[in-house]
Amino acid sequence: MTRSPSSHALALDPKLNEACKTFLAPTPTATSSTSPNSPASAPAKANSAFTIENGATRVVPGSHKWEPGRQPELHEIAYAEMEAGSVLVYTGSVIHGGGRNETDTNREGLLLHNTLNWLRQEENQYLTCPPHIAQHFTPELRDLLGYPSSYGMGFFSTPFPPGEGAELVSPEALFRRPAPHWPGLGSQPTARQYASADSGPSS
Ligand SMILES: O=C(O)CCC(=O)C(=O)O
Repeated sequence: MTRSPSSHALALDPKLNEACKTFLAPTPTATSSTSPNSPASAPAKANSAFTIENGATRVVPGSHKWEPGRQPELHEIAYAEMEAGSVLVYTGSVIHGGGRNETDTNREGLLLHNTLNWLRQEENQYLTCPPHIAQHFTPELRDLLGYPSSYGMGFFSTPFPPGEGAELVSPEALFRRPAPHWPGLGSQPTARQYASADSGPSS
């Protein structure tokens, strides 16, 4: 997202996001048989033509329902041959992979993997799109990257303003200040002190 601003439109595409939610959204409308087995779903956009020769994504349709360990026969493998600008949408639990490129030009693609917000991301979006960059993205895009406040998994502070709620420390503050002392181990700076440390580089 940082390196390719033109990827934002694809990430926010309502049709693709609806398709991903079908597999990922933890709502009663998600089908119970696919959600637990579908930790990721991905649109892959061809930025150049995908052909069998240049390694077009191989997919084994239906393999997300196979028993573990079953290997595909050659005739069960489909090739996502497509023109530049086309999009392939697949669930991460279907057997898939890029093929060998036997041409002398690159096969260019844009892969956007969506995953449940309590699972580790394939690309670390918090490092590739750190807060000083993500602040310029739309709220919708920040949500997709995993920035929305969740008090269950992956939180770095309370959902309350600095100084209110439990005393938690953001990673940014930890990088600029010595590690805090936790209760019983010595004095602990307040969230307000850390928040002011957050507002500028350390001296
Ligand atoms: O290179 C491709 O077309 C597929 C890449 C892939 O399998 C993945 O990143 O999940």
